[in-house]
Parts: sequence; structure tokens; C-alpha cells
Amino acid sequence: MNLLAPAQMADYRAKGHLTVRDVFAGEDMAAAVADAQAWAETEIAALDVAGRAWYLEAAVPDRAVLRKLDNPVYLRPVFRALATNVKLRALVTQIVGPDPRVFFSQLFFKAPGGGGPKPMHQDNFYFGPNDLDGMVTAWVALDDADESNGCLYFADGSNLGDVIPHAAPDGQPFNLLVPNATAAKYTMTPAPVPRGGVSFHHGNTLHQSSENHSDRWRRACAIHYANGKTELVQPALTYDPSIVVAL
Ligand SMILES: O=C(O)CCC(=O)C(=O)O
Repeated sequence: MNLLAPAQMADYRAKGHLTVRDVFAGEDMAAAVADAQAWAETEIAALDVAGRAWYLEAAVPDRAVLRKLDNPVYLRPVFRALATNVKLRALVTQIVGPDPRVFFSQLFFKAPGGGGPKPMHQDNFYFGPNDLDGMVTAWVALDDADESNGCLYFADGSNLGDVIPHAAPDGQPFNLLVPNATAAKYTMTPAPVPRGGVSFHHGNTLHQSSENHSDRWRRACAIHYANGKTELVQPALTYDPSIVVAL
């Protein structure tokens, strides 16, 4: 089932990202948000000191707000259902090829009035796949995402370049990012996504997100898929192969 027109595929190949609106219905997103918030409450209560440092939003110091949670697709049936949805599966298969699997997923919260930015990076630096074209991230907008609440920004065409060195700031070993001097060379294009839409990006595409200056949440689930032949041969962090979700 090919859902993307040739022009959309050409756009993805040229720019390294593509937004598809209305992949999910409003009620799917409402169920995902309700589950995300319930999960967040239990996780906040259980975090140890190191966990608080990494998962809590430093930009909102007056209350305990999560920045992110890992592996929602593996851990939460509501997010498993999103990742294995027939339409999303068809879109991902058209982009990366057959037998896609989810090898990592992340739930980003970006709270109103302070949710912090995610600096520039390439997913393929984190994952180190043996086929650089074999993975795609499907970023599912649980809320409307725009420039005021911290949508993604992409360096158009950077998918056609190399994976470039990343470094972690002191005390943040998991926060691998492109150094500022390199990042300054790229022009970043905002990619607003209405609730229920999906922004797809190639693993080499340089991207970042801005701060949430609004009074609205910007929650999103990033689902990192690889096709059936792609393996993470040189990951920069540790990803547990026993929790990969086949579709
Ligand atoms: O949602 C964000 O702010 C960051 C998302 C991201 O880096 C990704 O989906 O790869």
C-alpha cells in the first residue's frame, strides 16, 4: 500500500524530512496524552537522583515536570498501538523498505512556559546503523506543534551529507549534540505539525527543537524504525536489542 505520492517521496529524499497530516484521529491523540500523563506521574515519583537530573525539565525548576520518557512503544500498549498502526506502518515501509522494527522510542513532553530546547543532532550518530538510509524517525504530534511551543527544525538536505561528530556537554553524557561552531553553519527550517500528524526524518537529517514559549503543551512520540535488514552496528549509546518491537 503506497500512501505517499512520488512528489512526497522525492521531497523526503531531497530534504530528509516530510510531514504527513492526519495520520491519527484526535481521539487517538487524546488517549495517548492521557496515558503519557498517567505514566509521567508514576515515573516522577520513582526517579532516583540521577534519573531526576536526566529526565526532569531543568528549565521548569519550580515543579517536577518530565522532559522525556524512554521506550513508550515497548512499555505502553497505547503507544505500541500507535507504532503498529496500519497506516503508519505503510508509510514507514514506503520510506525505508520492508519489515520495519522499532528499536527505540521516546516520549517528549516539552511543558508549557519553559520546556527546554533539544540541540542539533543526527539520529544516525546515536544509533550507528549499518545502512544510513535504513532508518527513519516518525515523530507523532500528540499536540499541535508550532514555532511558539517548540516544534522541530530541520537542515534541509543534510540527509545527503555525512554523519558528523557529536559531543556531550559536561555532566550530560546522553545529550550528544553537534558543537555550536558546526551547528551555526546550517539554516534550520521550522516544521510545524498539527496534532495527529507525523513528521518523518531520515537518520542523517540534522534537527533540533526550540523552547516552549507558549502556554500549551508540546508532547510528541518519536518512534525510531529500521527496516528488516538494518542493524545498529556502532551505537553511541546502549540500546537493548531484546526490546525491539517487530510490526
Ligand atoms: O521532540 C523533540 O524535541 C526532539 C525530537 C528528536 O530529536 C527526534 O525525534 O529525533
